[in-house]
Amino acid sequence: MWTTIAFVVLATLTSGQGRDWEYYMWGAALAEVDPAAEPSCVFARPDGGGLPLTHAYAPGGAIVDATLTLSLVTSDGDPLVGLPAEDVWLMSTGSGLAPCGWGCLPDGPSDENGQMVWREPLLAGGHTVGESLVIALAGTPMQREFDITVKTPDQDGDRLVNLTDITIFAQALGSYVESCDFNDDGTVNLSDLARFTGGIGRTCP
Ligand SMILES: [Ca+2]
Ligand SMILES: [Ca+2]
Repeated sequence: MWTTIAFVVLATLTSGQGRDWEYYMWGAALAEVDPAAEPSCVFARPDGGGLPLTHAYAPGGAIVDATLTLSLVTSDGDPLVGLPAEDVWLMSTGSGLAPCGWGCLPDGPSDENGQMVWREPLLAGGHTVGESLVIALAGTPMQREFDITVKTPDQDGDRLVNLTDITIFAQALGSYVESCDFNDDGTVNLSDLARFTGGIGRTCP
């Protein structure tokens, strides 16, 4: 568990426009994030049947790569290898994201380069319209916020896509609701409906 980690961490963050350095006191190392495209929109489902972050949407609907890469380096300058995925997770700045568990974990433990990535579809319900995403190290959110919006068919965030969500989505078909515009193209139409119906009955594993 993360409580076993006991060294000093500095965090470095990068963005598409340039690099922001953030020195972050955590348990252990220097952390660097490559957040990819911002702003962007990611489609997720509680069962993990959403889209990978490589298939995110920019405003207007163009496909962009929103893969997040976190690089961890120890205070000695060596890659922090083998940090369990469970020690680091993605969360929202508000209460809109309903992850399966306490947050959306990276795809695996830190590799030989000390890197962890979020590329696979997120396991989550809810939506983060109006919120941002942050990476939490051992439960403590880093300062850098990502302008990435997560949208899921589980509109009410109870981690199950059922009749309640169908009612919300049906209303969105007639009048635009941003949380139901899964491909961020500015309309809620058949393409969003297909994403929605594919999620009916789905819940966390
Ligand atoms: Ca629901
Ligand atoms: Ca749409």
